[in-house]
Amino acid sequence: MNLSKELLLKLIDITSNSAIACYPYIGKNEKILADKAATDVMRNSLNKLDIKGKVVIGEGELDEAPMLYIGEKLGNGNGPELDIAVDPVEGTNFVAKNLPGAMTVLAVANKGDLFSAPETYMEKIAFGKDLPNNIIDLDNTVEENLKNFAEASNKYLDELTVCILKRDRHANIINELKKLNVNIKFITDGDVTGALLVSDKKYKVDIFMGIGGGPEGVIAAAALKTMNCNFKGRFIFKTKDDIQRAKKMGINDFNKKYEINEIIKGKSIFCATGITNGDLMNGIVKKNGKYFTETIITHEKSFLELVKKDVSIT
Ligand code: VTB
Repeated sequence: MNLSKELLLKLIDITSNSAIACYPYIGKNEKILADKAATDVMRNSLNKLDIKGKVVIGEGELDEAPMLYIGEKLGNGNGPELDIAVDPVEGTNFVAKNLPGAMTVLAVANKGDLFSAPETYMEKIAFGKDLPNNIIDLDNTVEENLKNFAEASNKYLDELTVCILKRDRHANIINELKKLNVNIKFITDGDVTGALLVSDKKYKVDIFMGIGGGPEGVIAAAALKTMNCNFKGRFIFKTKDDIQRAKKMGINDFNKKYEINEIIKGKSIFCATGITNGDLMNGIVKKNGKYFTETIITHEKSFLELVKKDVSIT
């Protein structure tokens, strides 16, 4: 097993330090500088690890420095071959405006186990554990999915809450949800967090649905799988260029509905540190010459942990 506890602890350091690198940019309306600061720390730290890593989910598909691009090799080459998904700042708008929900995210799996996704949109549905996977289908109507979910979870429709990105493209879904009298939790960005809210009853979200970034979908799936939750996705390839890029990544069926086990094949680690306060964890606090960070880690079944760290300011 390549995904050792030692690696896990190193990843916590990496997302923590990448988040700290963003601290000076919180509320400064500097999306690009914040992203660059987190990305530089993430790249430099990953390159020091004893791994033979490759970015399969990144920012861009070519060498578009300063972004960690898909195909970029990471690590010192002396260790296990790993697939890495990076999202140095999930919620750049949140950092820029000092709004809740920004975080630094990494997901890691053994080579070949993490789906390499192009930067296109993805239709997504996530829901919690202990429910049959087949109650929800991306081709069902919203009503069918919600009614199936209500029946399987023994709840009334007006007791359900659906989380969805507030976007014009979701107008039809939102109308359906209103007609069904389902509660809606809107998010403005950050649909990795949105999807993860189905993982625990304390977040009071039953289903996450809608169209968001494909890479964010794969990253959310990495976390949801370790927590035994359900995730279904279908990439949306609109333009010829989208299709070309997908083909280059080995995708031939452009309408395929992906199950979580196809997106994440084996075991994975998901590691995210809060930059600003969010539903999943608190953001960075600077106090008495130290930064205090909170990181969420999911690793194998039943391992979900909130790790608090303090890092001296040097
Ligand atoms: C979501 C969200 C991201 O992009 O995936 C969203 O999780 C989708 O794109 O935080 P649009 O903004 O174009 O709708 C982000 O907001 C930014 O990557």
